[in-house]
Amino acid sequence: MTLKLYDLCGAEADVRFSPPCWMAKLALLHKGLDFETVPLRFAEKANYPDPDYGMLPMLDDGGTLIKDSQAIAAHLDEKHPERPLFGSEGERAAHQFYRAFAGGHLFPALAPMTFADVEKALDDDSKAYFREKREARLGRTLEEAAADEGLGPKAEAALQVIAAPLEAHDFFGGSAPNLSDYLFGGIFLWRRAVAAKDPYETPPALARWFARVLDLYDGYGRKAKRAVA
Ligand SMILES: N[C@@H](CCC(=O)N[C@@H](CS)C(=O)NCC(=O)O)C(=O)O
Repeated sequence: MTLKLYDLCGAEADVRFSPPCWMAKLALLHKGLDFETVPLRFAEKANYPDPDYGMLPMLDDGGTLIKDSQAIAAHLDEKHPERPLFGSEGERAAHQFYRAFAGGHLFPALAPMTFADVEKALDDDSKAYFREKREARLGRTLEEAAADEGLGPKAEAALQVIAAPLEAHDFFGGSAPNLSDYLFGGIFLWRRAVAAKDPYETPPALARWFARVLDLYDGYGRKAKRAVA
């Protein structure tokens, strides 16, 4: 039975940017599973497999619907224990720290400078919805947030932290990627899909790691369509 990953897209159906959708796709690739992606826009909620939940990714596994990227990862590990998404309990514990850091520090540093770029990549119907929701969250317009010069240093401070383990290791998982690589990989693939340039310096170890992530699985990330050149 085909696995179907419902994946957020922009005006162009092959521009995929959502960080948790990226994490889910990289987890499916890690498992070596065949899957198809179903592109859906913000404004197409009525077509989501669960419109009331209203968020992506969702995974349809032979008629069972799994919502939430972490739940999808847990489901894949339970159903396909070969090629586990973590090599040890320690990696699993570290992932909880990385999740908290991504949600509490990294994403909040990058989101205000990225939302205006995301909006540009959307279809007209989705633009109004996205702008309203994100401006309410930011407490300012997308343009005001994007122009905030304090964001670069804030992003750099967060990037320095996650670059630390990569000084001595190829991946957050050590010598091979684990779910934490897909968590952070998803965040940088999100920016790569929509942002023409970064208003911050990327630590070299992090840049080398991201190049490795882009090359994984026959260059799945590197081949992904971007809304910008
Ligand atoms: N905790 C969820 C978060 C999913 C989520 O926030 N998805 C966003 C896209 S990145 C979404 O679908 N948003 C729909 C909306 O804002 O209406 C997960 O990890 O899957």
